[in-house]
Amino acid sequence: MLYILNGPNLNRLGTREPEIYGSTTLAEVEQLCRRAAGDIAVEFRQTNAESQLIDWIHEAIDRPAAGIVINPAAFTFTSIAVLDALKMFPRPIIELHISNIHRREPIYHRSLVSPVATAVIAGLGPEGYGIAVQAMLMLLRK
Ligand code: CA2
Repeated sequence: MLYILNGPNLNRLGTREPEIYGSTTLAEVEQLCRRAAGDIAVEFRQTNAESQLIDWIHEAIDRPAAGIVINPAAFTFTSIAVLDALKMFPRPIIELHISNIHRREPIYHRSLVSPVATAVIAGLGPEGYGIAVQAMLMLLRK
């Protein structure tokens, strides 16, 4: 089972800033992930609350999930709590961003999460989620 976790504001994907984030909605991203995962079960979730995101990481640890794909959105740059939770997950973690965070304003340049990520994907638009799922399946085959 794969956990695909999304942080704050991503529920509004497809409704603004299409030049940065595309016009695909989060519901469409979920379908894209399920298609990419094939027979593998997917828990696809979004929250605007830091504590909820942490609880879901704990859930992924306890079940256990085979891997986590996470777009922590703004928590990427602020949350040592999300970092600490991810540190406890002993299997592959892919940090994903729709936009290329390094092309953007300096506040988006320093991810707190990257040091515990197995891999980082950024800048491929909403299709990056499908690529992240494929990459996760590749990591899990190893
Ligand atoms: O590019 C990404 O996926 C981000 O993680 C998105 C975050 C931003 O803080 C990161 O720097 C990069 C922001 C999500 C904003 O959510 C949206 C809401 C409506 C339309 C588009 C995006």
